[in-house]
Amino acid sequence: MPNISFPNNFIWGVAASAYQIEGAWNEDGKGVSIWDTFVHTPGKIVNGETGDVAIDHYHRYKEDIALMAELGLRHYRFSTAWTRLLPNGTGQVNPKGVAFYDRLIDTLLKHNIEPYLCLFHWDLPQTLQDQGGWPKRETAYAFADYARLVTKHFGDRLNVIFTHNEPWVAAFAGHFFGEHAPGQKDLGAALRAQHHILLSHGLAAEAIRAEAKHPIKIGITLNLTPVYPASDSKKDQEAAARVDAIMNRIVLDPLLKGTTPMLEFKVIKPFLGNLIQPGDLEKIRTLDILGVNYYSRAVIKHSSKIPIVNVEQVHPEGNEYSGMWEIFPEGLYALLTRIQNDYLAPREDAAPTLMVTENGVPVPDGLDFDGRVRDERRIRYLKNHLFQVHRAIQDGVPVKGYFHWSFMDNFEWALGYGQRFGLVYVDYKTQKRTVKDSGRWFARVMEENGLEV
Ligand code: IFM
Repeated sequence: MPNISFPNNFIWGVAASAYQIEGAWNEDGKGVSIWDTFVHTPGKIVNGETGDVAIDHYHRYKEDIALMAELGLRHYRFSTAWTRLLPNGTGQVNPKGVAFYDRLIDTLLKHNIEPYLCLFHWDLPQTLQDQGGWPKRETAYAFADYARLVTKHFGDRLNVIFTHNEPWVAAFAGHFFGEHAPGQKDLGAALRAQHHILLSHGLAAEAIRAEAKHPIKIGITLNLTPVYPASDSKKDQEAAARVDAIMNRIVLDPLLKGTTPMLEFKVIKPFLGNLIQPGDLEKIRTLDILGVNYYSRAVIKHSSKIPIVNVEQVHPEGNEYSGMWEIFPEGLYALLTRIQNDYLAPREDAAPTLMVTENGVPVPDGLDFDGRVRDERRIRYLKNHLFQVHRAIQDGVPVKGYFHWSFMDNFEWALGYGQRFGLVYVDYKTQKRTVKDSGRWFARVMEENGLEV
């Protein structure tokens, strides 16, 4: 029996993204994206793995959606591959790409699963990259046209469209750290990409609202990381504040306040030039659903390791770590309450709906002798994080939903297939799907709208 219950109508769901699951990278008229290019560049991905086939969702979507329905899922956040619909990013539409997402959405609806469509989960058309990519302002306008096209074709069956997934990662992992496509290492490019991605959110929101025949809610999902100073020293505290500005406020402030911390830092100003044009910040500040993707926290000290911002991440002892991060459930509570206190509660106009749109853990699951996946670590992770979501709700934070990342194991970007996040185990050789213990457990949580902790 659950001993914590979520509010009535709490939205439970799962999430995934096109490049990580679809495969069929060059089938049926799909164009090349920056991720197709990146994975085919030697040395970029662990073991040289690619999303060429991924988990073959392009061909197996019916079976996958049937499995979602079997587990009682009612909401699914997925992304469309821009290059399946517009192989060159603009211009010629690919009818087979439109037909695929028609089939996908119709199959979801047939199973009473509400599609939460996301327009961009990092797979920029290579043609647009060749013209300058996100660091160029024109890309934001191309994105708005793509948003209009998606609304025109699929909007009749959608109540929600997310513009971007984790714009900070697209901008910084792709243009400053160089670990993601397009693999640049240039702070100026990252800042320009960041601003143009957010601008494209505002332009797309306008395009969607103009094209839609009924009200469609506009969302965005942000990777947010509560930042803690490594010590009480003033230097570490200031370092933590800088990281908070450049990781969290850089996306939250424009979207929710119409301001940007980019203008606060003398060291950053020289990179900006005339990047932020009059009217941009007003355009960006439009949002119906704020999606929070939470995985871990950052503990930060002052250091010259990351130049310009002069910070370094430290990894404190004492907590459990997953394949990728420190496990820190309290951080989710801290993040949700901070968003409420700093951004939602002070607003005079209607605050966007708040949801957790990603949360999950990579653990090295495997099939046991009897074909079962006993992923107790994931269940423990989820219990602890859902407890913190519930705690935030009890304390007045209006969290309306929770989406697990991810439904099935999939391609984890630069880390290839080594990190498994799914509620469903995928045998990458045979593509056989097996529901993990966590999948059955999560199904019960959704059904009972609560859990035992
Ligand atoms: O797999 C990613 C996803 O694409 C975006 N959010 C974080 C996940 C885990 O790293």
